[in-house]
Amino acid sequence: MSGKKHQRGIHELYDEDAVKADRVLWGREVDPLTRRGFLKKSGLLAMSAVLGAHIPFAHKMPGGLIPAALAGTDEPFAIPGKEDLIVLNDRPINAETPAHLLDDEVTPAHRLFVRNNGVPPERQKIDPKSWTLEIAGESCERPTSFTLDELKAQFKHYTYRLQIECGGNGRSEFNPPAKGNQWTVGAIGCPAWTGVRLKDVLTHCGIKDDAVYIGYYGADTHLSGNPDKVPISRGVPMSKALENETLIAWAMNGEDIPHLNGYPLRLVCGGWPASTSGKWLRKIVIRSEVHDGPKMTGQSYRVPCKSVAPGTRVADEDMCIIESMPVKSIITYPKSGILHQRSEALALRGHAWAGDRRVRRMYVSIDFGATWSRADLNAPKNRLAWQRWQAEVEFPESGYYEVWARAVDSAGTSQPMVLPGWNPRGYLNNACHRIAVRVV
Ligand SMILES: Nc1nc2c(c(=O)[nH]1)N[C@H]1C(S)=C(S)[C@@H](COP(=O)(O)O)O[C@H]1N2
Ligand SMILES: [Mo]
Repeated sequence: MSGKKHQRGIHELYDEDAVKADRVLWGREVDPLTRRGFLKKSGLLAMSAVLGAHIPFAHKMPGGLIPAALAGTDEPFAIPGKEDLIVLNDRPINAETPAHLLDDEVTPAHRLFVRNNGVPPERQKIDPKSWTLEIAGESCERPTSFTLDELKAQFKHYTYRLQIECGGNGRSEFNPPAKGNQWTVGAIGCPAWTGVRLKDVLTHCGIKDDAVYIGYYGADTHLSGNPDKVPISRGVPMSKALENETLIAWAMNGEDIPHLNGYPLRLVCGGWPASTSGKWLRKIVIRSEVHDGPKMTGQSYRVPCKSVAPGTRVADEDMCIIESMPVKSIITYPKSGILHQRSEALALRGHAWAGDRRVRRMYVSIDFGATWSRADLNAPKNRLAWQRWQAEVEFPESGYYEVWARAVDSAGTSQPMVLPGWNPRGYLNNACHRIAVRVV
């Protein structure tokens, strides 16, 4: 695979090599002094010049805000079957979907992001006829192995639209930057999954009274090539494992799950960090303690139990496992950077989701969050599916605008306008999504 890796965040790029960062972001060389002025909010004229428009709500623009017009400048790079995705890393493969390509109500296979921690099993070597899923663990009464056909024959089938979002989605915006894939907004999707309920299978195998957690193992291998090392093995508490919507799935949108998304079998725990949705699923263990597989312990998929100042080192014992993902939304239409005629209202739409909760309200702003208007919000197709929203906005004069979208969940919790609490690994950035609109 050829192509470039985009492994670093915008702040890190600017800190290391501002001239290069400008080239990456602006597509041409600009005067470093002007650039600096722009970031410090004193160079509005220069910013307007580069954005190609006057900024009517400039006085509302937060200092240091990097205009949405400058985001998403990476070129698509082709992974077979995932042609439109932006590749962040090619070993392991990690690729996200540009926001405007997430417009479908049900995310199609070629537009679902890919997050691999290791090397997927080779597609040609996967034989669905001989694939087995083993249920075991110290809190399992009757450890059992099922072929795919047995799973399909012995348990009732269910189909749910379930949103899965990487815990690190949005990481690229944190400052100081966090290491890891520099996801922007596209490590999210909501396909329709078909499979059996994890609870039916676990109940069939007997859950001992002392069970507290489940853990998964997949058929992918460690990047080091060491066959004794497991790339990732995470899990969820029994309460999440036993929810109706938690599935062992073999189909996505009525077809085989794409190879990179876990063919032929995966776990789907909607609304939780997608790292809990084990791909190429071979084994599930019922545990009498919190599962302790790779990427379950230490700082992985954990945030400080109490919020900390940016840049703070936090001891492992003060880090808590991420459970439900926070309320969030995305603008999928129009695409950031469009030109729009002032005489016409602009129709907007997107999706909103809130982990285990439901989204209760949706708002949009055209003045950097100073004022908000209500958007229409649809009910979810089923629990843990994202919700479609739509709105219309009018612009008072020509110039550069940003449209910001903000969701509020059923508990009244809102997305933060710019950035939520910093954390060492850069998880849970549910800041408002922004797009650039040039009104002429
Ligand atoms: N076996 C296995 N399961 C896995 C992973 C992996 O690397 N191996 N990555 C996890 C992570 S971190 C995420 S975000 C999701 C990504 O799912 P997707 O690639 O289908 O979008 O899969 C999860 N399940
Ligand atoms: Mo992830």
